[in-house]
Amino acid sequence: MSEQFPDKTVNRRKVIGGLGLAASVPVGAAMIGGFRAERASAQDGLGDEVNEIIKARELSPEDVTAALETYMPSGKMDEYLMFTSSGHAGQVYVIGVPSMRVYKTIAVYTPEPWQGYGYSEETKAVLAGGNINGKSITHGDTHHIALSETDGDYDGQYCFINEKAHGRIAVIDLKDFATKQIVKNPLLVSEHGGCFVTPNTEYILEADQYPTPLGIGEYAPISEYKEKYRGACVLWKFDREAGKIVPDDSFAIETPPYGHDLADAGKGPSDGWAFWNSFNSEMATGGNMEGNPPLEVGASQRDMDYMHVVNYRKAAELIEAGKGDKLKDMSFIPLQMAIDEGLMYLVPEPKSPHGVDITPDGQYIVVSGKLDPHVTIYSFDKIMAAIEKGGHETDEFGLPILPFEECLEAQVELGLGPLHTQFDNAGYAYTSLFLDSAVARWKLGIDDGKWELVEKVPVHYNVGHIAAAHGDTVNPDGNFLVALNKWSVDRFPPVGPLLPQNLQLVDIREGKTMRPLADMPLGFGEPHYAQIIRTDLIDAWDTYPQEDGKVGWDAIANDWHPGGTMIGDEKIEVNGTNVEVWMTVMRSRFTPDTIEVNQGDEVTIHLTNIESAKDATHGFVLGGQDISISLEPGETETVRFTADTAGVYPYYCTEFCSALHIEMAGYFLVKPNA
Ligand code: K7E
Ligand code: CUA
Repeated sequence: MSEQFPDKTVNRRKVIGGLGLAASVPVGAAMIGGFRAERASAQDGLGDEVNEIIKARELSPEDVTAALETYMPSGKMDEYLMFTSSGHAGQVYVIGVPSMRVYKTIAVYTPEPWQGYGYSEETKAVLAGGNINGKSITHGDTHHIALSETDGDYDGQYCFINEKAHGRIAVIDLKDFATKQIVKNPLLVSEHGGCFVTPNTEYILEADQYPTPLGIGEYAPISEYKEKYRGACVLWKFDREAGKIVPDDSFAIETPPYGHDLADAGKGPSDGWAFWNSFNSEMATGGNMEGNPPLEVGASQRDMDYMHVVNYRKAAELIEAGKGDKLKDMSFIPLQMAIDEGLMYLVPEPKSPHGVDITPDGQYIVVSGKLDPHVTIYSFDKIMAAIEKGGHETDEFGLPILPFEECLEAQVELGLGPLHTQFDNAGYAYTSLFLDSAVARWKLGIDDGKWELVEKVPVHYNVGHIAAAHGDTVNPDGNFLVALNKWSVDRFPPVGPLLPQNLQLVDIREGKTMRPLADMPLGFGEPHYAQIIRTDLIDAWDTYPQEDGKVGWDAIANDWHPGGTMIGDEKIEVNGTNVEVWMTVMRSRFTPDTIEVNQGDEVTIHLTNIESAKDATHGFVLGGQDISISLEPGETETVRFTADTAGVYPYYCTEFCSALHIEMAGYFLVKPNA
């Protein structure tokens, strides 16, 4: 192939020709355009070179166009950032889309030494917010990311993530991509139906996964499951100004002991309402050693479970008016009150539902039943009409059950194991099919009443959640979808029996057939849900705040740190057996660089990174004391420990910050007791 790329006006077809591809191959004009513009004119014979590579690597035309769609030249920015949970790795990952490169790990429920999370007094206090009965828990099972929203769309300010194993919620500030708060639900031992935010992030939704007697430490024998075990739908109040959840303004609504699954908050016409799925309305409790059906069999007997339709706005008004109880210090609406006040209704849903997702217009609620090949679409208006009509049957706890047929808008048969649904800007929905290992694209019948399957694309394998750009907001972007697949059995080199995940980027642009563009093996914890936000909505700090006459930002308190130290103000104060150090940190020294204490002294060191340049992070490790912290420019952190072992301990900087980084060190001497 000898065709050259003469100038920047070469058309797309010509470029395809130059690549030796069939002209019918669908190609993204923008990327091809970018390719052609800089490189082609700069290098003679590039077409030949490209074709040689294509041949040598045995690439198909699809491979080549997929590579062109996703390749990110050095220095170019991804259009989107994906925030994903990490399952029981207890962290959040930040990944570029479409390049599928990991930009950051955010430590949330587990200590992480690179960020120094869980080693300073400030970050230890964040983790301690998630203590259970005073016991420190150093792991967490993260499932659902929720980016903060304004008017129903992501605003790029905060990110929340739930923790299934212990019923906890964390707040991450996107100014510095750091975890600021963990709250422990005092009622729920485990949870799953969080985090989902209301359209202006007033509340964060959460619910139990496995019912228990409500309250940590409460006991009742499993034989009293129906009488004593309960679930709860929880509304955590978020204070956007403070960047914190306010437990005192949050509340829970008691539910029957059905296991709760995912949730979504209403928007537009359904604003003020929230929807939780449930499973195990059979109230099976297992006991397979005692001759009972195993839990999962017992929990799958009935054809229908119940969606919980909750009027949280009215519930909040009742709480505000002083109605309701307190349970374990949490404002609490007992089940009977929820029934009497019309706060909660049940709508039957096909067996073992998992995801519940509201259409961008807020009018329809899409439910996936894991054991049913359909998605079931409910109309919010019909649900309201059914409530209005009254005269309902109830479940055995007295909750009204709205007739299925009256609330139903449509059902679409998609395939096996539907789990989770996202939306685009072209009137389509996308649902993951776990058992089929596929993603289905289907048409919303909002305008014409035609709800129908359009196409399916295979993914590899075991797809759980899917995330499309702004795909659960009032304003989806379309373009890309990521299938978050579990366990990749044959795609990557062998790395032992614990298999990597495989995140697959799928092209969902309008007018094109869906196709996978890239595999991203992820050798970390299993992502469940992720959300994809436009990069231009993120306005993160380069450094911590700088102000004349002030120094040392406390990233957790979001304020100036009382231990902040200016150059020249460094000091060591000894008060009996208490030693307190005010230290500055800069390229390439710690001041002081020698600290001597007596064995058994209580030592407190406030470290201030006094630099203002954006690439001036310093680390601080002190061997033998379990201390590894990261000081970003302008930040102050405090470490505290007992110098209980005599000896000489060098401390040093862990980031390669300058030519004299190795020399950025000091000595911590512990004089033995006589
Ligand atoms: Cu489907 Cu926890 Cu949302 Cu996993 S959950 S996939
Ligand atoms: Cu500071 Cu290396």
